[in-house]
Amino acid sequence: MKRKIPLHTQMLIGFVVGAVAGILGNLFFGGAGWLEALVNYVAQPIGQIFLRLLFMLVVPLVFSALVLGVVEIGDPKSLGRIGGKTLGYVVVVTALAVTIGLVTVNVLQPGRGLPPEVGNAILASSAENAGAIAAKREGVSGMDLLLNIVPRNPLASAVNGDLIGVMFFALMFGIAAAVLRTDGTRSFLGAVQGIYDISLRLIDWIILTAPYAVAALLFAITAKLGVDVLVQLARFVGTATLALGIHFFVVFPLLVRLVGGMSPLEFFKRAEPAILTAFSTSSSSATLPTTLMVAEDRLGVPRRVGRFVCTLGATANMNGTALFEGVTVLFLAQFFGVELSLVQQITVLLLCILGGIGAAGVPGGSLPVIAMILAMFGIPPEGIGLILGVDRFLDMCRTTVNVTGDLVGAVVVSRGEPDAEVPTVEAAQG
Ligand code: DAS
Repeated sequence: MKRKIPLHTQMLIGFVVGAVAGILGNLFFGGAGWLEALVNYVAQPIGQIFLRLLFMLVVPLVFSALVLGVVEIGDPKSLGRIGGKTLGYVVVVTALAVTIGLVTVNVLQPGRGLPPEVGNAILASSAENAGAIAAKREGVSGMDLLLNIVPRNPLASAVNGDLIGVMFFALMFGIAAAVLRTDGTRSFLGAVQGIYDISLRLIDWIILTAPYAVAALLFAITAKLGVDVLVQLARFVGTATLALGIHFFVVFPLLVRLVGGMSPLEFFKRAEPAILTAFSTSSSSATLPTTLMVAEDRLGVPRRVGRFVCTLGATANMNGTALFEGVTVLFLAQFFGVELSLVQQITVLLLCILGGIGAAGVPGGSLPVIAMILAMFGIPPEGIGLILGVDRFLDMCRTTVNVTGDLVGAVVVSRGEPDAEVPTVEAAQG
């Protein structure tokens, strides 16, 4: 039986083939008419089709994932302490993760360096956004930001790609559905679950075409820009890894020690099986059985807490993914020379927090949200091709942060629970 090449490896192959072909084309035939035609009439359209397939899924995926994510957290009143503490942990720690990502990209500026005229040339040629760029480039005032969160018409938000309005509407729907328990809401939630499952299956199919899209998008970008673009890509990988590392090695130990009452070293030692599984599988869902075993058997988290926090966390508490979305959006804004004001960056922060809740715990689950956020700010989503090529390593890192964040959450939420047997420092001191 022919062994299938893993998808991430296929994407890496697509990346290398596209980049090498584009760099050679740029080196030896830069400016040739036929190369221009090849880029504009073959490579770009292939890339655009892939991006449109991702766009197509954003509204159903984000709406259903958010409604289900909120319903799973449940009505804090009925879930009492656990639901409320979990909700607080997810929002605060995800906001912290995204902030670390945004600050790191602003400080390191990994996307800078492209001559502005080249970045603008891509902006102009990016058919998807040529018109949108001017429209989005206007500054958004703080008041607009606040008002734009609440959609006047949710369908119009979906049509206009106003993701934050769609997300707000989904949150409100989810909260009401969590509080109401009627036959109508139960069948509604059944339908929403169906939309979510179908969206995941469509992502599975779409992501199968990613290797070809990566090759086409990389060829198009490197044929235009040459080898320099890979230098910036290396800087992107370094920045994303550094930001994830800060969250993993600074924020998590502080939370475990100061809030969970546990020695960080002891925590990482006991959490090792889940951390290694997450890194090797790049899937929170695939790691969930190990995460539950670690929470209950090695960290002493009560079963009712571990099951709730880790199961919910596998889909709704994705610190690594939310951080990565912020880093990616800002990197591509820098790369294409799109200036984002502080207010716009705060909008990105909000979108990534909700995106972390609304992303699916499967390979490529965060791509539709990233594509939509890029389009909202007039940043050419073709840049996703750049990111996809190095997604293998970055997905391993962000999934590890996602899963570890779920275990930190289980320890933190267990604090003060009568049946918790977490080996805290106080307990060790007797
Ligand atoms: N691979 C996803 C997960 O399982 C993370 C992501 O795609 O961002 O957590």
